[in-house]
Amino acid sequence: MNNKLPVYNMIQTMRWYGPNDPVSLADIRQAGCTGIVSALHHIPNGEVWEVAGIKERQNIISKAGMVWNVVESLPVNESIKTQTGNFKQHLENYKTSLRNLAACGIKIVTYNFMPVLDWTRTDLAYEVADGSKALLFEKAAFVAFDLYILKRKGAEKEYTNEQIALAKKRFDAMTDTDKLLLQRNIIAGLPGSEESFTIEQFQQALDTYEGIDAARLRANLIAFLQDIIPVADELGINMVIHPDDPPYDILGLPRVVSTAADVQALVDAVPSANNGLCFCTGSFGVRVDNNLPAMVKQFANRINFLHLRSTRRNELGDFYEDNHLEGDVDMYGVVKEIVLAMQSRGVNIPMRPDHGHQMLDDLHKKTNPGYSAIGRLRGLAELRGLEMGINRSIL
Ligand code: DNO
Repeated sequence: MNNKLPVYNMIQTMRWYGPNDPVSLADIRQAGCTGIVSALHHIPNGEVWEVAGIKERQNIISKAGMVWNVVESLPVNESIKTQTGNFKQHLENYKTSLRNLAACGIKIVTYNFMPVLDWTRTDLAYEVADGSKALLFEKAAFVAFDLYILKRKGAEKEYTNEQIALAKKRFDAMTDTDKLLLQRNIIAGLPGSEESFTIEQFQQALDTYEGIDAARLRANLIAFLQDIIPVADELGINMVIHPDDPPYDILGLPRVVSTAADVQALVDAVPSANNGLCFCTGSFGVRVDNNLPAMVKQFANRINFLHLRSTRRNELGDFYEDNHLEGDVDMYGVVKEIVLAMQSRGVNIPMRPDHGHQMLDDLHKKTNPGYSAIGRLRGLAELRGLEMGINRSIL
């Protein structure tokens, strides 16, 4: 038997929302993590993260025996995505926050460029066969929200007759409470989204994207990178972009980080190694045309943070979050490519088990959707085992 231990491994981390997170740092440490992924969520989107605030968070984490090694997210203000209003000031603030993070030794910064909404689901407590609860994106409910709650102008043109019929049927069967809950799930902000809207505010936010198509959004993203990446180069910071979740346009808004071609366009425009990727298997994995192991291979030199989870989709466009080693994601193929990339680059890449089912004791607790302790612990344990198995068999 080959007992040689690999030199490079995924750094095990979990996301921690800060002192108000119902999951404690001690819990995360006991799960086997050495690192923490966190953000200063209390600072309004667009304002500078000062050194004192960063240090304070860092100290809490180091007192618990771990390191704050990844920021998720340093949010990109909407004005930067649309290039309107005071976006230049926001860019300056962003750079100042990066300088402050670098001064504290934090060198991996996650962000996304999804217009208006961050990740989106329709049901946060979808019961799967074993009684645990998962996050679900149900197309008919989503279309029902768009057509009959938001009542977005021209929305029906974006759906097939069959999708509209299913949405109508779905909507007619909803109680008022169901409708409110659906609305809340979609626009009131999932954990980490940094934004929360009422219907009126939401429509206003959508209106700010009038005239912004995918080409324009991509150009704005590239302009952001051209401005920010030289600063990241100077500071030694890896910027990692999180893909769109779900990985396609929604509610008439363009999304430009959904496929390998999308990522390649960003890399071609700004080749610096610090223009990196947060490889989120759950986001990319929703598309049948994304070959995940091939994408890890293609972007092996720029993947500097990993979100590992799996989804299971159906032909209607619904998907739910499956157990980490089940569902449509070829987790073995992905982790194998990651292991190979780490050995050839000579780096340890931080990984967090992304989301997890609400299960066991957590079913009786108030938890952040997707971020309960036990479901993520299960995911982490399975992924750790998978990595070890791969290491032992191929190194
Ligand atoms: C959801 C998360 C996202 C992610 C941001 C990164 O669970 O993966 O909210 O943090 O898109 O900017």
